[in-house]
Amino acid sequence: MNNCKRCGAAAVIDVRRHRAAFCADCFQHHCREQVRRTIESHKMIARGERPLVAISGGKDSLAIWDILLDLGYDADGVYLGLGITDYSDTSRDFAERYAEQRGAKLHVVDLPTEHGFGIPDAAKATKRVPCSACGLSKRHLLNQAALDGGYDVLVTGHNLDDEAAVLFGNVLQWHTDYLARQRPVLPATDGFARRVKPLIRISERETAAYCVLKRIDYIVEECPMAAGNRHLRYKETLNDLEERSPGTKAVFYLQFLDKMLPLLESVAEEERQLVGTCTRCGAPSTAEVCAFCKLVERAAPEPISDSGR
Ligand code: Q46
Ligand code: ZN
Repeated sequence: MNNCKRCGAAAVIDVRRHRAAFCADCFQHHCREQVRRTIESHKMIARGERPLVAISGGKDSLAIWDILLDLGYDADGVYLGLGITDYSDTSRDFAERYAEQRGAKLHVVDLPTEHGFGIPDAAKATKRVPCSACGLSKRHLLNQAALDGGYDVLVTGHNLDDEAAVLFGNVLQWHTDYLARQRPVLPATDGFARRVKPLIRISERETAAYCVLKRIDYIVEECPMAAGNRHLRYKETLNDLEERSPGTKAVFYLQFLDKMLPLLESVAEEERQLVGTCTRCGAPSTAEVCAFCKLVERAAPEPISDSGR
């Protein structure tokens, strides 16, 4: 391996798409710089604002929380328990341990305790893949946590691989409505906190390396419900392409942001016009009852009589 691009010491990691290798310290500096520049160029978080970071206990969310704290943001975390048996308990332990070590504040929201069902129950009740109930529960409950806690912005740990895989899927099926929404910053609207993805310039391999070098313990196992998840297949395909031509993923996704998203502005505007309010919980929704309230109705053993939040 070459020497560190920044200081000339022995390198511990190479980042082929940047044609650069780094020593441990300079690699961490590189990750922080990538995040700092992403936040600035997309106006994700202003100085003095309070971010809430969605923490899963995995490498990406812990890495972004760590980087935000190192960059001086007053960032708290929120862990969402999904009721996925031992996996949820273990991932919660990792989240809590990090928060304790760092002296940071972690909120915990537990789907089974608060709504009476976990993701496996939801998958059974809806007869759909677990990730679809999971995705909509996360969107709803994490947003609610940000609003309830008075945070300015909700931060998620989506990395370059995640975004490129989602983009790949959306393009394969020409989901223009999803494409129009696939932005690194979703501005706050009535009922929605601003949502941002500051890790879009950092790959999965790099967040893992960041955690290892920074000695951040994270849950390594994949979620047991992920089997059959389409995005995993898309990631494999993109990894093959990346292996042959380093930089493919970054060009694919980052050029989409520059060249394609502006052209989809009218689709995004049309979508915004359609959003109303859920008659049960008050969350933004295009239907009379939002997808989360419908899920609660189907998956929870007893009707939830209050607002459903
Ligand atoms: S946690 Fe949920 Fe993921 Fe598990 S059920 Fe699918 S979406 S795979 S990031
Ligand atoms: Zn609702």
